[in-house]
Amino acid sequence: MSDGSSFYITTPIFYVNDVPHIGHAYTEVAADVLARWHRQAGEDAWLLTGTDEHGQKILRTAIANGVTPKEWADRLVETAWKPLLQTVDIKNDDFIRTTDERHEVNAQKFLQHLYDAGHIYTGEYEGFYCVGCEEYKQPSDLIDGTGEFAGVQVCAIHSIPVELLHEKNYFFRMSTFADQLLALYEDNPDFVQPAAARNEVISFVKQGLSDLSISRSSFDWGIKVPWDDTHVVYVWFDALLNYITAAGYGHDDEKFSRLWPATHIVGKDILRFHAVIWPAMLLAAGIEVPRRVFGHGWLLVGGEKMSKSKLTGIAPSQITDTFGSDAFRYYFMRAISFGQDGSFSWEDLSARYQSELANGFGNLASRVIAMVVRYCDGEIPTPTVFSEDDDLIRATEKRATDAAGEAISRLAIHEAIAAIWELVDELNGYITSQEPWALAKDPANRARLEAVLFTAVRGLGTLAVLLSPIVPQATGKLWQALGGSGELTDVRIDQAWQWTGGTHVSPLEALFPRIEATVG
Ligand code: ME8
Repeated sequence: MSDGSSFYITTPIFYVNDVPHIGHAYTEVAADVLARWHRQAGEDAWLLTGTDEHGQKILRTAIANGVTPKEWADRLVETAWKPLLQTVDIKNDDFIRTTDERHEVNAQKFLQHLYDAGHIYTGEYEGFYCVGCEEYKQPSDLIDGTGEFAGVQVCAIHSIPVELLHEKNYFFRMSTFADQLLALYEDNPDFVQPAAARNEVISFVKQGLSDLSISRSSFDWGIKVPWDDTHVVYVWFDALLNYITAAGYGHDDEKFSRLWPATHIVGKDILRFHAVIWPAMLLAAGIEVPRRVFGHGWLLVGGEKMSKSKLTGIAPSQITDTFGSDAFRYYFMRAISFGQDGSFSWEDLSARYQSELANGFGNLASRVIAMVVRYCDGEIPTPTVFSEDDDLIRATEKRATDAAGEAISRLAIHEAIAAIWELVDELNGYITSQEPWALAKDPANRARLEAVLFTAVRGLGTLAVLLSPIVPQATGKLWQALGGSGELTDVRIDQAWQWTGGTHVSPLEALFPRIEATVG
């Protein structure tokens, strides 16, 4: 089906009941870094993000605010969710809303196809439903409530009481796909990542799967079931389909075969939906399963999963207003091993900003460029003789290029940055030990001074190319100052160390200015 030529990557589509916090921005940035990287490696990369707008959670929020659910969704999308993409500098190729006609119509086609093929039947269900999760819960998913909910069972994720629902619904025969799913995890060990998440999914499926209730008749904010308009489609069944409806399923076959299958980046809270329900739906429809599903960890604040409902939510702009979007992107990608939980603290953010971005990278760039201006009138020297130390820097440039690319292919974004940072650290050490300011004092050392400055400029250019997906603003400025040819984002990242261009440098403003105010 797929010709395998593209890199199609997705974020979850987010609920519009509330505004985004840094957990949502974290997922956006991770997916964007991967998309930018693959785009810069010359691949046909495609980043999809969007919003999940149906279901009880949105309906109740809209009612509480005295507007229709569509009005509410429109307001939140325009004032909060789309602006988030600017706030953290996301270069998405598409933005899908589940209220888009292209989604609703083609989701219905998918459903009708499953119905015609005998994968759907009418049944009854009684269970505990969490509106926060939009999911029926098993007794093992519940914990004892505290505070105002003391004495009742609450959802372990949202800490709110569950509701006992009894419904006559349409069901998807998910249970029949357990063996095929287990074979998929077995044959394709990278399908669910990281490894701990994969093991959890396997043991969940090994316990046996129930069929899935996929419609609701007690409210009408959703996509109508095509053969029975007294029911709307269960919000998760509807939402998961965004990944294919946005890619052309049902209306643009060429696009669909170009893009599909996708790499899904999600938080571990919703891994099962993506690693179990979603591939089962696709298997039933005879569509290829995703390329992989990566469940990243949670951002913790004060030791707890950060969330709006628990009042630990931090708006992304609280960080970017002070530190800028590059620092946001760098910090979360660098400080947290992608796939693990990570604690956010203002102290850690400020410390890394100062030591790694401002002192480590920013100062290196300013100093090297200032020396080329001062000692060579801005002209980048063209030496012919190099020392062993110079060759070592070149070797690190190549090593960083290869190691970072390899780490990205495993979605290990933090390891890629660590590999690139070896070059930052080595270049700083190189400048310190070569002392170009001392060489400049004696004209007899001219050739050596030129070799050192040339080597440093080359190293900086390699850094600009490699760091471009992570800190696009700062590297764009650096690229300009180095006189690199063309757009930085067009320079092949998999050959970063071989970048060309640059006869003259131009002055560079501080890439990461000192932050004066106390934050927090
Ligand atoms: O679940 N740390 O949407 P949602 C890290 N609409 N990431 C976090 C986070 C935290 N503390 N909090 C949220 C939904 N996230 C469904 C998805 S997809 C077909 C439908 C991120 O608005 C993380 O990516 O509740 C998590 O999976 C997602 O936000 C949940 O967003």
